[in-house]
Amino acid sequence: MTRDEILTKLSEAIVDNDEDAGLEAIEQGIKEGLSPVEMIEQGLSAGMLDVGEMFEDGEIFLPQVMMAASTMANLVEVVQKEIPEGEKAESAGKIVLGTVEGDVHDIGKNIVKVLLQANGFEVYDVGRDAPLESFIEKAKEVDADIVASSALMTGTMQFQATLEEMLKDAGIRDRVKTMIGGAPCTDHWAAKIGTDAYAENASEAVTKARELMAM
Ligand code: HCB
Repeated sequence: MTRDEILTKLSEAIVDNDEDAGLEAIEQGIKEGLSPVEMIEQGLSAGMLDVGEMFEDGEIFLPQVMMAASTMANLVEVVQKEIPEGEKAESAGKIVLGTVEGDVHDIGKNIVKVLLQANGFEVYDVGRDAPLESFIEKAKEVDADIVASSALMTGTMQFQATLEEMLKDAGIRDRVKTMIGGAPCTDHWAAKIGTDAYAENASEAVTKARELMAM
């Protein structure tokens, strides 16, 4: 099986909600030397995007999206075990990460967490539908370097802007860098609300986090 065929099989496993096929494709991927990151980003995540489009087009309904999301979470957990652990000796930085309040989407946030951890960052996950105060409290508690938020809905993106203001009000905005992500976010949105970085995907989140640490 070629690399592309394996990635297609991973993507189809999410669309078809077929965990067994996904597990088989992961095994083949490992055998063929595919990296865990490409299996997650170019295989499984691509399938989740297709699911999103099918939902938007009315081809499938919410229960099917929920089943695909659950298959996605299970398969990411399997692939995650193949990611080599980051250098434990010295932390690359402390990051508070969460999905903003009002928003339960956490698949992407969890992938970002996995890759950050694999690259040596200490991640403090405040969860999904996380009250904005919990980002602030955790950032203070652990003396965070970066506060990273995820928002998947146009209605909850606004909370990323509120978080910026709350960090200022709490007097810690000058001590932390901020990063945002999630499907509706853009560079333009990041600039508009004054965050330090926007990452389109989990690999970029690692690159941006490294850049923020070097600033
Ligand atoms: Co949901 N949902 N959903 N949903 N959902 C979306 C997001 C819509 C776009 C679908 C649509 O209508 N077209 C839509 C939002 C519309 C909008 O506001 N513009 C929507 C809606 C409306 C809803 C409900 C309101 C539906 C309802 O109940 N009627 C409800 C929300 C309830 C709530 O939050 N209060 C809902 C529920 C669900 C679930 C539960 C069925 C399920 C989520 C399960 C879970 O996450 N545990 C779900 C899903 C799966 C989706 C879609 C299909 C996929 C999202 C996903 O997982 N993508 C999504 C459609 C879409 O996005 N196109 C749809 C795959 C991941 C890997 O991508 O973008 O999340 P990602 O993350 C990337 C990237 O953005 C970046 O890295 C990640 C990895 O590469 N990144 C960061 C993410 N966070 C970052 C943070 C950083 O700091 C840096 C980078």
